[in-house]
Amino acid sequence: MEEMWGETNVSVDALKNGKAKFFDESNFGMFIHWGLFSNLAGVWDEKTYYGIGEWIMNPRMAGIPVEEYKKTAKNFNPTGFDAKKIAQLAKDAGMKYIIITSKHHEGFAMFDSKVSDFDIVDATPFGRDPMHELSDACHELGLGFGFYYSHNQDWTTPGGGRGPKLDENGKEVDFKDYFYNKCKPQVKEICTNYGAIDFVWFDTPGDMKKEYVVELAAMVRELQPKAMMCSRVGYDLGDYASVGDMEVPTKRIQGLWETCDTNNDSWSYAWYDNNFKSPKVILSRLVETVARGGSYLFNVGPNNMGTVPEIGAEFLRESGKWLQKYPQVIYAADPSPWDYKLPWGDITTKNNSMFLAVSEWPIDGKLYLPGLKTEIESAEILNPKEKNKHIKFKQEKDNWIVFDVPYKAPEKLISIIELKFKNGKTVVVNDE
Ligand code: H79
Repeated sequence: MEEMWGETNVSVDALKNGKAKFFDESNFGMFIHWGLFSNLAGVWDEKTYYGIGEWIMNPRMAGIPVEEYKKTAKNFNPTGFDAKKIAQLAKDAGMKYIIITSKHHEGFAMFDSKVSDFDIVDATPFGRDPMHELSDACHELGLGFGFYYSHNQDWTTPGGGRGPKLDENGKEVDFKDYFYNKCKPQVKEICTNYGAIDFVWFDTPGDMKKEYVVELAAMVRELQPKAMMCSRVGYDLGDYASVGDMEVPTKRIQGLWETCDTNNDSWSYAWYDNNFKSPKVILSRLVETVARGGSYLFNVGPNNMGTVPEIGAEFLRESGKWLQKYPQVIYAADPSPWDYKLPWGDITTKNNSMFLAVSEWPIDGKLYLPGLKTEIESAEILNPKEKNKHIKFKQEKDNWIVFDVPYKAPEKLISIIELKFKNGKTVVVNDE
């Protein structure tokens, strides 16, 4: 899962025409994986399959036959789904937008599709269009909104990537049939029926032919000129690069990019998966991503009832409280002048400021900053409740700076020291 999904050449264009501004400045969004697999919750035929829950029907997991899998839609009735509550959670967590699975590899549309009956309105007792409810809730709260759509893989549709090779009549079908009868028309639906959307997030292009990807991307551009597409559409047609699943890169990446991560181990809800990332881990990974120049798309998996597991939700609200205290460290923040993270934490910058985000507070009252040539004007520990606390520092040989800091960490999660410079440009000696 460590693959890079291609560099994109168009990110500069997207920035220039203003479309990328929202994405570039937000730096933190909510990803949601929700589908029929959420109802199975990692279990098939009374057996638990550990791994990523949305893959349960795949032969490498439970290997559920297509017809059997499709039948499970009858038991999917997520009456606890409350779009406003989920949007509010994203808002409380300090996230700026939501991207949700409108159709994952399982081929099931979580929106009202006229193109296929294998959708949440036609095939389940639920009968509502949760995507409408969620896009409305996002607009109400001023959050951005976008769709994930698995354009290549479709495991239940004849002709779809890794899908059946024969249709209902036993006739051989190929990708072209799936593309023109389902993929493209459904992408048209999600790009037409939900107002202006901010993202169209395609995944796993695999061996999809270029002509199809080009045609699909062109349609999205036409219908949703302001939507940002990630590089997983394929063939460098995205507006920004998406790095590997759950990967926080260790080295600086230039250009617009994002990493998608999940709040436990699976993307979709699985009953056994309680390995929730703590607020400190969430914030550290967020800071690291921003410090390397990227945006952090952080996933939650609503369950069979459509609700987000409470432990994960609570951890997100905790992180959100920290972000409310220190918004300047993340939103519209620029990367660290160092290419890599430092032993005690990481760094973001903005205008004439540098924010040292210290997650491992030193035990000896000394914090070190390696290889900074620029003269520091001031250093203070940020404390939004009281006056910020000025701290002393000394420039040592080889451009090492030593800060005299209190023995006790000022913050439970991540403490912030703000350095100010006369001129925003800092000169750093990266470790050669
Ligand atoms: O939507 C999420 C994943 O389902 C999707 N991308 C993210 C955003 C994804 N598609 N493909 N992959 C991830 C690669 C997955 C490979 C594996 Fe497996 C799935 C490794 C473990 C589970 C297949 C099944 C290989 C081993 C078991």
